[in-house]
Amino acid sequence: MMELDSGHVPGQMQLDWSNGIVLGAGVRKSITRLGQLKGIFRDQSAWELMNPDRVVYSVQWHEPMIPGTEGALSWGSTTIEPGCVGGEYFMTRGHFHAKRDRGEYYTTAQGTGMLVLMGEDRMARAEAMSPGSLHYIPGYTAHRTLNTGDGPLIFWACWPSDAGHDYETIARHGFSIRVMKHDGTPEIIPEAAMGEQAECP
Ligand code: S6P
Ligand code: ZN
Repeated sequence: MMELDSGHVPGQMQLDWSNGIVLGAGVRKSITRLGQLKGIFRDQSAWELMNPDRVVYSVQWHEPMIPGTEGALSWGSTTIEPGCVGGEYFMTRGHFHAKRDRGEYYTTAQGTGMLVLMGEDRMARAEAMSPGSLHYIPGYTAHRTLNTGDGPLIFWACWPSDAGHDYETIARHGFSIRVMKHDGTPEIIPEAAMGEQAECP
């Protein structure tokens, strides 16, 4: 069978929708562990005390065209494990698309969470995620997801294959809001208003 430079082998793909599993040839996978998320959580000392090998989230995706191909689309799922660091829910690194005008769709398959969206002007908002929720992420908008439930949060995404990922801007400046676990429920707090946070219960 012909193999494209992207590593994709043409053929029928199949999804296990509710579990976020992509089945078929050439599926890509990545795992992000706590130790790789230095500087992401606000409470660095709480982060340092936790097991760096603990899995925070994993992604699997189907990229039928060579990455960077204009007009092509990619499809994948993200699974965020339940957990928290210093009162802050387990979450993704978060990024702007390198090509800033590229948008994206998310839809939730399992669990509950929040999608944090932030424009280049640092104006931010959050959308609640639950099974069936659909989220349009416009261009020029950084996005990060958090698991606010007790089980995994699983969502599907579709994005332009030439979008690219700018993690550097978020690593330097972060998001302007955080979602904290307060009395067992999510609370959105502007970064500027953050005080001392309690440990996770
Ligand atoms: C890609 C899309 C998702 C994320 C994934 C992990 O554009 O937004 O597949 O890559 O949710 O998040 P992050 O911020 O580590 O890439
Ligand atoms: Zn994205």
